[in-house]
Amino acid sequence: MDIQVGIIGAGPAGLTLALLLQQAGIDCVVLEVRDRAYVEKRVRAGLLEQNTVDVLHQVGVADRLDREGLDHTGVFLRFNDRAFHVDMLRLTGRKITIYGQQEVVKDEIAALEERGVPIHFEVDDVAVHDLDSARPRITYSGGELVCDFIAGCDGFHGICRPAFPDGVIAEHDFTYPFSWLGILAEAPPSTDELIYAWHPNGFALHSMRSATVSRLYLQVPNETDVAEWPDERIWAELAQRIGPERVPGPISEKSVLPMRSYVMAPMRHGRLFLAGDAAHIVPPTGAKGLNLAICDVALLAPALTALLRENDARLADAYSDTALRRVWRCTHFSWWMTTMLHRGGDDFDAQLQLSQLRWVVGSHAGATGLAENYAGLPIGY
Ligand code: RFL
Ligand code: PHB
Repeated sequence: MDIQVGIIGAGPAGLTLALLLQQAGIDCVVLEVRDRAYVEKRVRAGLLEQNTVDVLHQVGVADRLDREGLDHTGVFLRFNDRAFHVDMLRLTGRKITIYGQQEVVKDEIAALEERGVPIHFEVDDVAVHDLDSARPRITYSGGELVCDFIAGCDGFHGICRPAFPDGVIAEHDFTYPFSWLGILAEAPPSTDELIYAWHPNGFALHSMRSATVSRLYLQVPNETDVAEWPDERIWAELAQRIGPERVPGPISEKSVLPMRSYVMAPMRHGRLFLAGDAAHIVPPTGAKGLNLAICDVALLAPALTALLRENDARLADAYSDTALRRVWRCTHFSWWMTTMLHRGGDDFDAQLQLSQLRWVVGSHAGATGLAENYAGLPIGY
């Protein structure tokens, strides 16, 4: 089968790219290794920047988001048993929205189905070929796609990044010496804004999904087994780290997330373009992973459209450098938030963290710097 753009991966990057291309009149097909139910249930990020919400509006998949998303205009930083509010809206004119990644994915799959864009789930043995030729190919268990361009949106463990020939990419990789234990609980949030807490026992984060569901995270050592964390231990530790206000409820999901920063460059080889986690990952402390994926494809879609429609290669040639400028900004911000809030070092390190936190909440410049990055710099920054 001949197609203009073959998209590998039905995560937020691949699905949003498919919607943007369909809107521009470009033919595309999405190939996904997992089944639909798995993709729609995978619990991951929850915080959408204004940029992301704008893109979802642009592609016409924001009705439920507008109804059910929770608008947040600020964030709390907590340390030394006090919570300090950073008012993002006042400082930057921007807000954020809480809406689960799997809800975005569900809405996008439904819209693509309605608009007749094919998504093939449960495809095996996906491989890319002839990336330097005019007609690169994707082979998979169900057949072959002959494409003008291939978009590698297959996440960190996909096949597209490894398909780059040896020696053409530079990789930057950093693994943090701690992980997050994440839980989803049938418990009303005890706060109206997210709380990022520094505590001598380790970092904790209070987020949410709705008026009745809380999403909470605790810093834990790498290689932690969830079996070491029965529900009572989790609630007791959250009370210590974020304060005792929470009302415990049944925990429906528990998982351990390793923390890593990874960036590869360039994000393109020949006719293969990477977007999202396929090219870079950040620790979740800055809530940037999903938002970066959407920003990548907001750049990639017009670049591919200009190439296919007008044979104009300027945006495509600039894609990697343009995307990487923002990727590095978010990589720094995520690393900065992570190192400011997680315990691990000695007392010298703790004093530096507390000094930094006091400056962020006490200075207009400090608070604005955090707010500007957290709420999201403009696409193309
Ligand atoms: P995704 O969402 O990983 O989607 C990639 C898709 O490609 C499929 N795939 C393949 N399909 C075909 N053939 C192959 N060979 C394939 N190999 C893989 C996968 O099944 C999948 O459907 O990448 P995308 O679209 O770039 O989106 C990025 C975001 O998902 C990601 O940045 C965030 O979710 C990161 N992240 C978090 N970010 C936050 O900001 N806050 C969080 O709380 C948060 N929690 C998380 C996370 C990432 C996690 N992963 C990847 C381990 C929790 C987890 C568990
Ligand atoms: C979430 O709601 O899952 C979430 C929010 C903010 C983060 C990370 C995760 O920094």
